[in-house]
Amino acid sequence: MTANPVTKNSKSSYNADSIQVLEGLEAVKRRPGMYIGSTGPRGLHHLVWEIVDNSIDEALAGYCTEISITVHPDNSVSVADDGRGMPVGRMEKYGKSAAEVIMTTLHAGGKFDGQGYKVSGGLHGVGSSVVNALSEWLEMEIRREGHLWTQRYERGFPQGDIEQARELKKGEGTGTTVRFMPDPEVFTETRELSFDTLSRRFRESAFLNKGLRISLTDEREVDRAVTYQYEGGIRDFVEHINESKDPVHKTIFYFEREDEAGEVEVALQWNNGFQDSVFTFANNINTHEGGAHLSGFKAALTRTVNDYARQKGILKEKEENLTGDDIREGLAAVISVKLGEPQFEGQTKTKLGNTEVKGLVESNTNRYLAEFLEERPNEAKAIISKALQAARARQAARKVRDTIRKGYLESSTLPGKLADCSSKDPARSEIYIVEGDSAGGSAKQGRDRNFQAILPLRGKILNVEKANMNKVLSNVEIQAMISAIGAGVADTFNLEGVRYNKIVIMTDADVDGSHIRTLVLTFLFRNMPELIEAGYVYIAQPPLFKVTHQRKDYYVYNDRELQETLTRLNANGNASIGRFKGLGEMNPIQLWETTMNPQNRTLLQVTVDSAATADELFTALMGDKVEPRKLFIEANAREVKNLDA
Ligand code: 0RA
Repeated sequence: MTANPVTKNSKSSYNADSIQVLEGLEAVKRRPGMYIGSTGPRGLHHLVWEIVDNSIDEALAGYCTEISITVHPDNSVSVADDGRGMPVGRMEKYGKSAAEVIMTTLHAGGKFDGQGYKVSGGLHGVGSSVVNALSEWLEMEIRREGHLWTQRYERGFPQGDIEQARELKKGEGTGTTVRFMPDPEVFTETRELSFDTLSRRFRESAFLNKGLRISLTDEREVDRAVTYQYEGGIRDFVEHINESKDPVHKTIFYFEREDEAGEVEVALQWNNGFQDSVFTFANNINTHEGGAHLSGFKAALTRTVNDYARQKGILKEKEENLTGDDIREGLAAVISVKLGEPQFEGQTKTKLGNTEVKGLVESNTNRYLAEFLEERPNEAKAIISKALQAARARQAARKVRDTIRKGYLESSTLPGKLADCSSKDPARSEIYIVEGDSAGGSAKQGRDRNFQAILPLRGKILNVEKANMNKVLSNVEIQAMISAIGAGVADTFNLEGVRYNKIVIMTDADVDGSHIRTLVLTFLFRNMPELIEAGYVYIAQPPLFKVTHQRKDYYVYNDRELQETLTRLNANGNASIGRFKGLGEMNPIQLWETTMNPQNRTLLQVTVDSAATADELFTALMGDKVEPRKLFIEANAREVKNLDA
C-alpha cells in the first residue's frame, strides 16, 4: 500500500471498484440477517461487537492498550481506541483512502493489504463496512500522522472525502473513534442496547486480553459505567468462574506458550461442584463447539492426572483409570489460543479446525500440569480425591440410570401426570410444564388437546446445581420431565427423540414462580442443552392484571401496559383492576385466551448467547453461596426475567 495522504480536495473517482463496493453494501442492506444474524436485539449488539473487535485486533497486534465504549442518550454508540489509527493513505486501486475502503468494502477487515495482523478473529473480519451499511449515520475520527481526520457516512455512503479536520495537539496520541447510529429502518423492534449484555462481553474480552483496559459508559443513565482490566488474564477469568464456588485447592494452574503453531494459554482450578466449566477460545472467539484445542486439552488432562495417580500409588495396579468425565467434574478451565489463520468449522462456525493446535495444547498441558502436580503434592491429592469421588458417584448413577432405562424412561410408558396431546408430530406439538396441580388442572381444561400437552410439576423440583447425577435422576419430577420430553438425558440425550418442538415453562408471575422457572431451566441447561440450542424452550407469559371496563375484560402483562390501558380506555377510575396472584386463579378459558392460545399469547424463547455467561448465571442463581446470588439477581434483574441476552 502506498500512503499518499488524501487532501481535502481530491475527488474519489467513481470506477468499477466503487460500483462493486456499492453492490456489496446493498447486499448487506437487503439481507442484514445474513451478515449479523438477526435484526433483533442480538443483531443490534452484533454491530457493537464488530466495531469493538477491530479495536481488539489492534490490541492483539500490540498497538492498543485502551478501548472506551460509550452508549449515548440517542442510542448511538462510540468506540474509541488508542491504536495506530486506521490508515488514511490513498489506495490507488480504489481511488480513496484506506480507511474509506475499510468502511465500505465487504471483508476488508484487519487483514487487508498484507498490512494486517498476525492474529485476527476471522469470523468478525467482515466488520466495519457491515456496521456502516446498517447505520443511519456513522462518523469516524482518526488521530494519525499529526492530524485529526474525519469522515461521515449515511447508510454506508460517504458524505464527502476524508478530511484533515485539524492538527493534533501535543499528547493526543494516535487512535480511532467510530460512532454509529443503528438504522431504525433495519432494527425496527428495538434499538435499546443492554448495558448488562455489553458489559459481560467486554469483561470476557478483558479477561482474554491480559492488561487491555476496556471501559463502558452508558450515558442514558447516570453513573452507569464500568472498567475492566485484568493483569492476570484468564487466571482472573478462572478465579471469576469459581467466585461463587468453593475451590478444592488453592493455586490456579496457569501457563502460556508460543511456537510455530501459535500461542496457547491455559488456566484452571477445580471446585467442589459437579459441573465442568471448560471454556475455549480461538483468537478471542468463543469456540462453543470445541475443536482441536479442546481435544488436546482433554487428552492431556486425562493422561497427566492418571499418570500422576498411578505413579504415586493412589490408583492401584488393578484399578481402572479415571475417566475424562471423572477428572473434569468441578473443573473450571479456560483455554485460549491465538493463531495466524484460525479455521472455524461446525454448524455455528465455532469449532476450531486447525489440527496442528491439538499438539500445541496437548504437549504443553502435559508438561506444565505434570510439573504443577509434582510441585504441589497437597493440591494434587485434593484434585485426585475429587476425581475418585466423581468416579464412585458416576458408577452409582449408572446403576440408577440403567434401572430407570429398563423401567419407564425408554419404554413407551408416559408419566401418569402427563395429559398428552393427540398429535404425534413433534413439529406441531407443545408441552406446557406447569407449576402446581391447580394451575395444571386449569391448563388441562383450557388447552387445545390436539397439539398441547400438560405436565404439572408438584412444588419445587430438585436444584440440580446442588446434587450429583445419581440424585438428579432419582427425582420423580425430573424423571417425569425426561420421559415426557422423550429424548433421554445427559449423555444419552438425542434431539431426534424429542416429542414436542415447543417446551413451554409456565409458572406464576411471582418470586416462587420465577424460582421454579429457574430450577427447570437449570435442569434443561445442564442436562439437555441441545434443546435450548435448538430453540425449543420457551417461557409463557401469563397476564398480571385484568382490567374490567364497561363489561369488557382486558388482560395486561405489566405495570406499564396497565397505565397505557387505563389511559386508552379513558377509564377515569371507572375500571376495576384485578391482580392475578397465580395461574391457579385463572379459569381455564382465561388461561387459554391469555397465555396458551397461539393467536394471542406471547412466548419468550430461551436463548443462550455465551456459554460462559449462562454457566455463571446458573451458578450464581442456584449455587450454594448466598451472597453472590443476591448480587447477581439485583444486577441482572431485567435480563434474568427474559433470559434472553
Ligand atoms: C489496517 C491497518 C492498520 C491499522 C488498522 C487497520 C486499524 C483499524 C482499526 C479499526 C479500529 N481501530 C483500528 N485501528 C487500526 C495498520 C496501519 C499502520 O501500519 O500503521
